Amino acid sequence: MLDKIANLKAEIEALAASTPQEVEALRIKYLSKKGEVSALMADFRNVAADRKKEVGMAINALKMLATDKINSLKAATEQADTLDDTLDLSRSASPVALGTRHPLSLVRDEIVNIFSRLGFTVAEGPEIEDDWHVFSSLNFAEDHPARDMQDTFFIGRNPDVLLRTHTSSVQSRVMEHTQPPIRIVCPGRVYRNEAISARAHCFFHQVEALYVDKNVSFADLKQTLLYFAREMFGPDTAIRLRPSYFPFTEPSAEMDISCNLCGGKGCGFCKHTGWVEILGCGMVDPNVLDACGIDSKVYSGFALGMGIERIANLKYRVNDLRLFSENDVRFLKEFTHAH
Ligand code: 2NM
Repeated sequence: MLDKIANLKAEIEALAASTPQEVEALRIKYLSKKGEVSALMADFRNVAADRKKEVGMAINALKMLATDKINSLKAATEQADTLDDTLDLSRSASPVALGTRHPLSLVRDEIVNIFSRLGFTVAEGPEIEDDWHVFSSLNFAEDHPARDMQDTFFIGRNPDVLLRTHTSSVQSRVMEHTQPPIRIVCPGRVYRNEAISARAHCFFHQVEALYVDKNVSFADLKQTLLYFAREMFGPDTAIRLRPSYFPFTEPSAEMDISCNLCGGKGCGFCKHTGWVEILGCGMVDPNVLDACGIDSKVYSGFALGMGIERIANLKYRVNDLRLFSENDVRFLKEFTHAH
């Protein structure tokens, strides 16, 4: 019996394995219920009483040896399984592929930055609005065509829940809870029910600005516009104002800048006029001030609004509006160095 134990001890000490599967086979061979060590336990019954202590200790030692050996083989082969010696841990990390800023974000931030240098602060509001803030408070008549289903997206059957068609609703909200001086710039997405094409989309982006205080005049508006145009399009840019109509301003105007493609000489882009239209503006109608809780006998204000897509088209010569919302990475990548 002791010889048998000694032979098994030598055998187990010499065990080797290179995969976890081989180790498992060895475990079964030596340590399972029908394994070699269990067989010794079974033989133990036949050992003479005066030798039981000695033989019992030898069997226990053998069992511990086998358990240790197989556990260490198991650990070694499992580690070898996950170690890839083709991996070069001293290599430098590969550079992270950075995304690019969206052209509309770039242009929005540029516009907002120009106005913030004049003391305007950013105000934002909800895209899902009510009739009062989008239309009624802004002097849109009950039967104004902009309210029509064809222009405005209504949500569900409630005619008082709609998507804003301009960010003027934010200005209406600010005027309701703030007394002048008010000097805000409102960037954001607006929605209009239009068929999607290269020139129109069912949503686009606006920046509007509002200044309300005592003695705000059309001259203040004009100087602000000239500053904006020169900061945005270069110091040689000229502006001109044409009379126009908006429900919320009186008088109203549209602003053109000298065509920055041909320098005002006339080209295809400006339809040979030398001028391109970029924004609408005017003196806030006293009805709007009063509707929003600001005394129009004490205060006056100017407002202006522009489409970010239009400015971006001018700056980056994007000829299809749809590119701005498709997120084609090839298009977006073109703005990597535009920051
Ligand atoms: C424009 C053109 C003219 C405008 C008016 C207002 C408000 F809320 F003060 F009445 N906000 N923005 C305005 C005026 C917007 O966009 C073409």
